[in-house]
Amino acid sequence: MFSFFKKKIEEFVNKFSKKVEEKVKKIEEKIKYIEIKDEDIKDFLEELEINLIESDCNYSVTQKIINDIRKNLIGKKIERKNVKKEILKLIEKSLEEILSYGELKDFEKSLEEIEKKPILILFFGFNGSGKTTTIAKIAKRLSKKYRVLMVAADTFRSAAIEQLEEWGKRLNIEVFKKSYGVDPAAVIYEAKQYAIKNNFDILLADTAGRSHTNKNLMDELSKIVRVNNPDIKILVLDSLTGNDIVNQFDFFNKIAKIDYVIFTKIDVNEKGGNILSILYEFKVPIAYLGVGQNENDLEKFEKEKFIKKFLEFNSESS
Ligand SMILES: Nc1nc2c(ncn2[C@@H]2O[C@H](COP(=O)(O)OP(=O)(O)O)[C@@H](O)[C@H]2O)c(=O)[nH]1
Ligand SMILES: [Mg+2]
Repeated sequence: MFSFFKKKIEEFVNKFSKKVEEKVKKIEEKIKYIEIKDEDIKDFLEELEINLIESDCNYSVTQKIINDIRKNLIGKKIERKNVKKEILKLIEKSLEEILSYGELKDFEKSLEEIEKKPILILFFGFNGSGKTTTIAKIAKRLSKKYRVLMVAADTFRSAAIEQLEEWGKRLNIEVFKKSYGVDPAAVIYEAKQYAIKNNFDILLADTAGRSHTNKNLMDELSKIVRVNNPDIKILVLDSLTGNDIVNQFDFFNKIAKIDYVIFTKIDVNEKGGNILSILYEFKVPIAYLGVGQNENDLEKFEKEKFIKKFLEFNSESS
């Protein structure tokens, strides 16, 4: 009895509750997801921009990171609870792209690939950037595998030769030297002859600190390169240098085409943005990072490690 009516009622109730469910689902989705609009991230991006600049990132690399995030975030539907994670992922991706230039060429592997001996490696950079200390660290590391000769071609600054000799004694690595005032191009030239005669595999040539504003010293560098045609040219940069670092690189690169860069004093640097600037502007591989004043304080550059450190600094300062 009345079964027809009962069925109709049932059908109606089912239909109605399904509709309600669908409506609830739609509302839930609206609450759960957010479609990112320009105005949602404007403040955040402005803050991030200031953060990057304060971390020593130059204008171009800052804009690249900001644009990467904007491009990938606007119009995207993201679960609300994942917004922070998504943004961090985008920053990471952007950093990874920039930092991958630092890993373009492995320094120690490229040594293995050079067949001629001895290999001449020339180091140059500003005064106090860490050239001499870094050469000693590298000499120690490479001497496990090669016969290494350090060349005291900083004949300009007083005590520069003695500083290298002291490292030589401490690490038991031979140093080739002449007296102060001798043309560094000639010192390196003679060191090469000496290395050939005495079967050295690698020459690490230390040079005087120079600034790109000093024409005489830059001409001298140009002559060193012309006369000796180094197999590898390495610019040593103090990572504590501010935004001028891009200029420094640019000037040196025009005189002696840079194959690798080394950033020193990473142990006392909390920022790291200028490393991003150099890599983004010049796409140059990093041979090593200097992480202290002792002979073992030398590390290979690893982008993952850097990203982790960089994001830590950025979130701390925000
Ligand atoms: N904390 C720290 N100090 C460094 C590092 N590399 C070099 N130094 C210091 O920086 C100063 C200048 O180094 P030096 O090798 O003489 O620089 P150069 O003038 O370029 O040859 C010295 O006191 C070094 O001990 C590094 O990676 N970390
Ligand atoms: Mg020196």
